[in-house]
Amino acid sequence: MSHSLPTQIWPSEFVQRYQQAGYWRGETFGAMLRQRAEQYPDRVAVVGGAQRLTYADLDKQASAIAAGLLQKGLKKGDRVIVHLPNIPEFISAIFGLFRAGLIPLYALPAHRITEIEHFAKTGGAKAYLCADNHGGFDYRDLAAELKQRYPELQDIVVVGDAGDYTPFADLLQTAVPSDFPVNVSSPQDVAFLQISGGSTGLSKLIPRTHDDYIYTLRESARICGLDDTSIFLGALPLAHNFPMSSPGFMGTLYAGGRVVLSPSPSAEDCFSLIEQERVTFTSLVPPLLLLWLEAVGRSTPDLSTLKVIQVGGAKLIPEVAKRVHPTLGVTLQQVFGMAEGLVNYTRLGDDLDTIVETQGFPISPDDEILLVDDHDKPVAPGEAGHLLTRGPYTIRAYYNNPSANERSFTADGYYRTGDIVRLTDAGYLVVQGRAGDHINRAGEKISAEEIEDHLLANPQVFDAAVVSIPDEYLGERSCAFVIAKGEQKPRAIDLKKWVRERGVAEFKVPDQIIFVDAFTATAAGKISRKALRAQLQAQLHTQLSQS
Ligand code: OOB
Repeated sequence: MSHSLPTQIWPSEFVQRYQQAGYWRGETFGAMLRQRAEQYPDRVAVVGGAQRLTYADLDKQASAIAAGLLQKGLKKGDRVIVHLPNIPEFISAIFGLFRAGLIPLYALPAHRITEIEHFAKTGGAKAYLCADNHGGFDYRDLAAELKQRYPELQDIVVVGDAGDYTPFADLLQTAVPSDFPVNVSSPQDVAFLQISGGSTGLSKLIPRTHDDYIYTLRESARICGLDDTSIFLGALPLAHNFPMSSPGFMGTLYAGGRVVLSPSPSAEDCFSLIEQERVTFTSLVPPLLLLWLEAVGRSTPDLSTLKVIQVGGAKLIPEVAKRVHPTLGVTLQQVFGMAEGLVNYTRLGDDLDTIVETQGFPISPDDEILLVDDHDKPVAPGEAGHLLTRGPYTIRAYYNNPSANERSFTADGYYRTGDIVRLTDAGYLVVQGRAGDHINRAGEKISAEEIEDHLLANPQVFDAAVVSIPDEYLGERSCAFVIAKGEQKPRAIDLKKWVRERGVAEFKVPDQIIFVDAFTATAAGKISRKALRAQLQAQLHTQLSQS
């Protein structure tokens, strides 16, 4: 597999157009941090646990990490898997990587060996950076297993007790030469690899450039009214595109504000941080919003500094959206985005109906939106269709994945989002559903195919189809229909254990398993898996509505 990074993602005419429009201004992450450190050296940029890092501290740490990693033999363009929870080291590490021209590949803390091995192989990673222990899981064991399965891995760096590996703390001690460059990347270089939610099979890698991503930071910060007094609470995992850049922690740093990191998204942890640190805004997925709304009734936290809660990642139902202002006294902002690019926001001054009923409109005047039918023909105005998009920060191809690119992009460069959307008269998007085969479980995307493959690997399973079920709290949960091999049916609990022990993120383990004798007389083998899933899903919904 070739592992060279793409050197040009957009066709030249689009590059010119986006530069001329002033979207792409030639900024880079390495330089951005230095500029903020010069502007606001003594302001606190990041708060997490007992640490309070100023912009000057963050900039100094980034240079030390960059110098340390280059001394270890890593080279500009090498990929480094970043597998860290919400701790300040997440932020200093990625800015260190940017400064060295190394490419972070972001993994979620919930990911396990199967996903990390896949990222390492498809991304051609040279190094793995993890926490020692977090949430009861020892990432050093995962590192050891990864090294076995993927011997090309050169370096393992651990935050905390590093055992046999390189302590992150050692990198911070690296002496930095006075002429050490602030930035070695060109603005149109790939800055990092983000991971896709993955509708078919395993997650794909998303190459984002400095120019395109920083454009989204600048505009998101403007749309969301950020300035250097803004204080963002990072409650969702930082590796996710939403809390990273919409405007998230990076948009906050772009604006010169402060990022406060929460060890968990629970109301308990977050409410006390909001109170102590005078947080002004945060981002949540719908199930967490529900928990927060319920928690407010049980305690009386001082949330008076909080002005905006953004909600995205999955559909927020209007009944819940309506409760936000009366219960929490904050403005709700809906965010409909994707790691591949396109992000839509309701605007802060929109009327209540718009905020409650729609998912906003795009960041850029040059975000092109097409709504089409199953044959790629535009639908009539006001009708729902498949959302296709291209624009100044939406990728034109996944990294190293020609077959996915064939499916996911049109010949003229539109990304097929897999979402079914309609446009209101005012040009706002309303997400109606999804055409793709993933389960959106509390904002975490699960590929049906990926889980079916894990189930099919079990010797007692003859066939399996995974579908989503509506869930009051999670939005959707997963259900696997399984046909057992032979007379003896495995127990559901054992099949769940099987999936878990394949080394995948816990959120991917099927919530429910239903054994069936056959899918349907006409179904098996004769119709596509997509149609089969649709049929099973319809069956399940009928049963649920009758019960
Ligand atoms: C965000 O990014 P991803 O890459 O994890 O997932 C993207 C998918 C979308 O295609 C859509 O199916 C769903 O998540 N989605 C929503 C939604 N926001 C995302 N569905 C309904 N309503 C919404 N508000 O999830 C993401 C990235 C950046 C900002 C916000 C979310």
